[in-house]
Amino acid sequence: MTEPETKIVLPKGFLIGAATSAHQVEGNNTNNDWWHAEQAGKVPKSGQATDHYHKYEEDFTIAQDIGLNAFRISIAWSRIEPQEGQWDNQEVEHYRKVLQSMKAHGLTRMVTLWHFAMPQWLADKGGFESSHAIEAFARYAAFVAQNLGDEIDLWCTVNEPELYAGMGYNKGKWPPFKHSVFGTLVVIKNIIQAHKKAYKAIKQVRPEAKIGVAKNSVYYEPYRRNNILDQIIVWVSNTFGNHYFLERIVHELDFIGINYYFYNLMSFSLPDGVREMNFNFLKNRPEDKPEVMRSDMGWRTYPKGLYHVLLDLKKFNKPIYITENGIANARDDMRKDFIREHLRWVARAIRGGADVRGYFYWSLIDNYEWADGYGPLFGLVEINRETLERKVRPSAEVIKEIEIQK
Ligand code: IFM
Repeated sequence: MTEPETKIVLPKGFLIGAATSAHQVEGNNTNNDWWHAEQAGKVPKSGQATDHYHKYEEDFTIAQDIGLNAFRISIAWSRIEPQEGQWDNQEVEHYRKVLQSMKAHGLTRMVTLWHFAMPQWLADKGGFESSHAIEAFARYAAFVAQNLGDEIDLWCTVNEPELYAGMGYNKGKWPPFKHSVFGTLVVIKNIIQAHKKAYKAIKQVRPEAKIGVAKNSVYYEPYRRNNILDQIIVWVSNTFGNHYFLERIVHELDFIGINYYFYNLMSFSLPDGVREMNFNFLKNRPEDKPEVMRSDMGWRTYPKGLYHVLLDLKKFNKPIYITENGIANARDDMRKDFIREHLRWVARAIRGGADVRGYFYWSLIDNYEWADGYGPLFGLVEINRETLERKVRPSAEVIKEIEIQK
């Protein structure tokens, strides 16, 4: 798998970090829609997660020790604003300590304001299906800017908006478990507005803030390279899957964050009766490229796809961060190559003119993988689920192989 060329060299100032999100690592986030769905038995229970809420110092020490110079967390909106318009100053102080600890450990701080789990009061009011959420999100963003903004280096407003909308409103696998194409589109439209308003609200308080999104991005390829219909499907997928959201917010965006996990071979198939157009995501093809790695979740990852995605984003003329990229790999036998190969293609994309400023591996530590519970293990650090003891995996050594120019 590893190519003969050895050293991966990235430009001065490049960030190498790991990413987490509040609900997945903190534990006992009881005041949001996920927790409620968990108690109702609709998804696995998160419980104390990794207890990062109390063990953050230990986690940032590990992050520093393994060679990371950046870290991405999310703030639990439901902790900061437990009821609409009521702010919890103790939680603000908690996050201040968390952010100061990150800095003390030499970690550049990227903060996501909202990563999937939504305050219960807002879920009760219809979440992002209602335009009320747009105002609520902007107000929350302004509050964070006023109260914690001096401790935040890079901001992500939202995480993987279309994935969130698809899983919760179309596939019905995540709260609020709906099946509505129309609802999905409304949610995406409202999140676009929420990002724009939040961007302006943060800038009013902190004009110097660097604000982006963490956008799910997929590399699409035609299954039959010379087939015009497959090429059209790739174009449609790119336009709506990768570009649409970014194009809508391009004037309210200081950088693009991309979460890269997937590579899809697309082929056109005839309409399935009169019911629907059937876009086939062809998997498990014998024609799989030799470089494709399969994670424990069956996801196919293709490092070179990241290169194509990065070059494609050049047209936006913005700095780019890879805000997530990771593999579920319990045996830890693919993770090193996974990271190496992705970073090798990042370095090539930079040489090809893409303004990539950082890479955040998902995740520092094994955590709550939403509807998949504690099954998939993404961490550079494994956790004993009984004792919550942390143990660095051998693959984490790869971080120190990477050279960042002085
Ligand atoms: O765990 C998730 C994260 O919350 C969002 N991006 C993908 C990760 C792995 O599935």
